[in-house]
Amino acid sequence: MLGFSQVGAESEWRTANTQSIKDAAAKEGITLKFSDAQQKQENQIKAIRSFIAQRVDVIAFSPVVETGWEPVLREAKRAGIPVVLTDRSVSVKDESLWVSFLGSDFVEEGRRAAKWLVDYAPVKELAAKGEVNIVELQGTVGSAPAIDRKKGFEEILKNQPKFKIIRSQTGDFTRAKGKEVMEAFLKAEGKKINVLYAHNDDMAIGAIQAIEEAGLKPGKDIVIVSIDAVKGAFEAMIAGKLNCSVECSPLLGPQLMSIVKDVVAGKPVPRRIVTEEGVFPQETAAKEFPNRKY
Ligand code: GYE
Repeated sequence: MLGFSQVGAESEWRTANTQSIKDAAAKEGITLKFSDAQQKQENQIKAIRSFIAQRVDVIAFSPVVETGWEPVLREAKRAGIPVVLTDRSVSVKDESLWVSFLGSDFVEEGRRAAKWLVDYAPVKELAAKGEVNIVELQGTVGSAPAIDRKKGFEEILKNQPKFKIIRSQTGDFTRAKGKEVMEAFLKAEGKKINVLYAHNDDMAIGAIQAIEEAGLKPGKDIVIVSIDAVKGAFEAMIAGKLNCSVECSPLLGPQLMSIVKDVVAGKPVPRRIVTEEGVFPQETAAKEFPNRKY
């Protein structure tokens, strides 16, 4: 029996991730206790405690934020239940509190977004003439992908004096919040904004709506780069409204089940499994779209 505590259902990515986990468990004949935390750490802690009480064989979870997990993970350890981190990691001093972490390298995703941006011809032209003003929609405050995607992006831009992040705020990884915060950015900065960097596609898609409602052309007046490469992003790229999406695969179910089986069998498991991913600029979208699985 596997207990899985999911972050929530905040994005297209998350929906695909949940499906992948449920499908893979069913395929492997693993009994899955699935719990949706609605983006709240307290709900995840409750779910983990209930998995411990039910004496599941393995606990897996995608931690909404990085910190604050020691007490509950110590309880799991004391009960002898191994913990697998899926998608997002935790920041704990005692590394024996979890056995394996499966997911993307979010810092690298941030770097890839920035590298694409500085090489994008229309942006290069802007930089040759003057400054490139960027607004940033961050993911959930305190979450690993928000922290790391910001870090990777800034690491590349550090050596690019023409590129300035003029506003940066959380949009909590949702379309509704992405739209709302972009409206505020537009009100404050208006036509000054050259680029939007969104930590996920859903926030970019919400922001696209805000940009159109402000009478501007997303993808042209404002260059947009985001992360995930979900189907909705491909549709926006094909429509010319999004310029690039950096891939982050949610299809972690099969690998998670194989780790779970090995842990139960007492076999050694890798401490870290990094998902392999690409970058999809707008020009590639129409050709790639039919191959996309999420
Ligand atoms: O990018 C975002 C989701 O943790 C990688 O969470 C995941 C992120 C993903 O809500 O869309």
